[in-house]
Amino acid sequence: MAIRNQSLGEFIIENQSEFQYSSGELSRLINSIRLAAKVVNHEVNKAGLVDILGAAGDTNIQGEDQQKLDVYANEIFIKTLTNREIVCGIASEEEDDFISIKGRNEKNDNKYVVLMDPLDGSSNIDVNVSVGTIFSIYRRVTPSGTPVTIDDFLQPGNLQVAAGYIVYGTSTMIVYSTGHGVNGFTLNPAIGTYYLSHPNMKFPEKGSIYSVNEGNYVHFPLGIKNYIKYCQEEEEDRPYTSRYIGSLVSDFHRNLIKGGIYIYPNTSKDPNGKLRLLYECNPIAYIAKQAGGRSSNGFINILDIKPTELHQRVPFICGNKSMVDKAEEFMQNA
Ligand code: P6P
Repeated sequence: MAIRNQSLGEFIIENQSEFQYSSGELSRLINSIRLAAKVVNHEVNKAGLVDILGAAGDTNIQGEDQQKLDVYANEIFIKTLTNREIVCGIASEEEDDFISIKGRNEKNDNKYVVLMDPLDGSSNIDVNVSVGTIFSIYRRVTPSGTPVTIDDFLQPGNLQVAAGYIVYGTSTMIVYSTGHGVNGFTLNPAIGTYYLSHPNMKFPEKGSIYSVNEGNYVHFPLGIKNYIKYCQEEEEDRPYTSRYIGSLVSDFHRNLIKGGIYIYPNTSKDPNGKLRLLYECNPIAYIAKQAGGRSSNGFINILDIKPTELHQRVPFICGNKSMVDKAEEFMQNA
């Protein structure tokens, strides 16, 4: 894939006109996420050195004082978004309640709210497996200038104005959409600039990877058990390949590029599934739809679900449209 040497900054300026209603605030919002991602990336990459640096008597004794990286990432994104006076509210997996943000004029007159999982899959850091940040952006629904309320956050996923993720992997990438397709930008750490490396990302027509934690098989609903068996049958286009990293952003990113389906179903242990609707499933579902794929809870489109709680969980099936359709068929006929 030819890499145009267009930087993320140039891309945002070039596509500014596509941001509906935006007078540049959405661009500034994406820019602030870009900056925060660079700071978090630097810390994530150092994670493996914490013990060594601590043993070498580094200035700050990181062993004891080292913040958990997901707490650190949460603070960096909140601080960056707050300082730029772009959003009027933030919800995060790391915060029990949403945060209301006033501008310097002591008013909540910014128009966007951000919901995020600042460092998804952070338990994988200890084993050097890639992790990610997931973000979801809405226009507020309550009057400008008033404090945000829970209603600004409990919006269905199909009302998102933008969403995306950062994957801190063998290279660091930002993949996002503002409703006009999906574009991926790879960070050149030597100069701290992201370059458009994956323009107009789309799921391949057919997918052959299924990603699910089969260790939970006995707890899965019958429909999912039947779908997994279907994936394993010896047919003209199967068996599929099973790939499961245990990091949603990495599993989704690979499936988006190579074609596949990610499944985290409800189980007898987790009757609503494990993944969070507002800041994991909805943003990933938004990207999937923009890339020609789709998402479901097994019965309805994830993006159509009206949220009732900030941290609610949903069963999540996401990937190639044909694969999600087939998984839904098994769920609905079980
Ligand atoms: P399990 C990480 O904790 C996460 O939220 C997702 O990133 C990942 O896909 C899933 O949970 C892994 O969960 O139960 O398979 O270890």
